[in-house]
Amino acid sequence: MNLDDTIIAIATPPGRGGIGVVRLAGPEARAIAAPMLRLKHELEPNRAIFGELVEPAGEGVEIVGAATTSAAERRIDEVVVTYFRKPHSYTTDDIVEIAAHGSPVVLRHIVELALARGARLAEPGEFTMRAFLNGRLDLTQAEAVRDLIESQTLFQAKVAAQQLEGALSKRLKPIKQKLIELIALLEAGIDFAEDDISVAADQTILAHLAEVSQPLEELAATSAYGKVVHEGFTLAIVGRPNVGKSSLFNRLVERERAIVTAQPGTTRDLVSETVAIGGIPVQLIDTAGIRNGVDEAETIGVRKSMEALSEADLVLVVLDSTQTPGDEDGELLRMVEGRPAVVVENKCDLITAELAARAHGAKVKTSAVRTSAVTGEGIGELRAAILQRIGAGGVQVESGFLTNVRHQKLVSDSVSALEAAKNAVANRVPHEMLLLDLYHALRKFDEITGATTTDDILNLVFGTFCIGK
Ligand SMILES: Nc1nc2c(ncn2[C@@H]2O[C@H](COP(=O)(O)OP(=O)(O)O)[C@@H](O)[C@H]2O)c(=O)[nH]1
Ligand SMILES: [Mg+2]
Repeated sequence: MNLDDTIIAIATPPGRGGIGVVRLAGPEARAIAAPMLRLKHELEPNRAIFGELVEPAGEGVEIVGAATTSAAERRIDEVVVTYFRKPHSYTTDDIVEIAAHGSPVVLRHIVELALARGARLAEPGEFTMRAFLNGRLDLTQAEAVRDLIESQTLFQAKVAAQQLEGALSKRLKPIKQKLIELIALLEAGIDFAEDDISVAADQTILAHLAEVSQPLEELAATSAYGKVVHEGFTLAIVGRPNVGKSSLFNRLVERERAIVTAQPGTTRDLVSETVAIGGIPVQLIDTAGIRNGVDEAETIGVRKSMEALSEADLVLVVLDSTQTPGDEDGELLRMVEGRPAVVVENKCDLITAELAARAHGAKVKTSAVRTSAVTGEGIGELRAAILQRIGAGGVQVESGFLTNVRHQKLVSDSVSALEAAKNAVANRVPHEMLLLDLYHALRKFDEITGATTTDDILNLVFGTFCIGK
């Protein structure tokens, strides 16, 4: 990858918009931009300068018969140009950003003019890759840029922003430091070995190892939640017919998405919608009521309900709080035993004093959430219970957690290497061998932040970026 040439790309999304931005980065950025711009002032670092985008003299559309083209005839657009001087820019190169009106024709023309003057079209993610290769960002921060751009909820954006700030790297740093200290200790031990001095006793090594592996295991444990934040989860709403599944679904979706009728067996196909709960994308699936189907369509619907139930990350079992739980309810509850599930007793608005007195009002499960899809009562509690069940309670965003599969894999590899090191100590394996495990763990650390990288890793990370970032 060449770092010395000047690259260009349209940084705003394809299509028309109020403004479109073209970004030039590299040593020739100013020189390449100059002939196409007529500005009110000289470019100054970090200042937006108003001006015109013009056809460079002697190029482009010439009026037939005219000896020379006037300045006014060469004007294409009005622009605002911002200059960031090396090294105080996104990539640490000289950067010129030209904000024109957002016409794809104009933006493409700027790119073509720049290409004709020696700029090169940027690869996807190349600006960010330069920022990484020039040491302005580490790899976790570069990945955070991508996550931020791809975020679907504000919460995901905030999580990515924390990582862009270096939250994960900061969390890893002291752990890595401890690992390096241990390696140094053992390396020193080897040097002294010929003099028959054992510098580190096994106990000291094990204690030191624990100081590395324990916080690392804690970090690894955040990955379940991190996955949920990053990818979201699926939630299947199941229960007997007519208990209010579709009504609850509509409540959670906040619009009338699924058909609700007083007729049991209304929902036959799966109805699915993605919503944000606590900033996490949740794919809600409304299902057909589980009973022996009255016709073929309903029977198929019930089979689909069972499939949705078995595949969902979380199951919402809906009961009718005005009715004594039947066998089907009991069977459903048994089916979700040991699985992440939330039990809801719906239609709580119908619990009359009389019903309560007849003890029907007692909850089937003490942990159940009471809701009314009609009045909206308990819906807030239901959302909270869903988040709680998925492990979203009490995780500190600021302290950094694992949302990225690449990081998860490396942390778990590192944990395994430390585990092997512990066994090596227990088996009184020579320290040279023990060190191999520790270096292995260290290498995984460095791969996370990008302190050591290979082209494969870079392709993997930056290949998923959009152009112009
Ligand atoms: N009073 C009351 N009626 C409800 C509630 N939830 C649903 N219903 C009614 O119960 C019937 C069945 O609702 P629906 O959502 O189609 O149930 P589903 O078959 O489980 O999807 C409809 O007439 C709804 O208006 C509730 O919380 N309170
Ligand atoms: Mg329904």
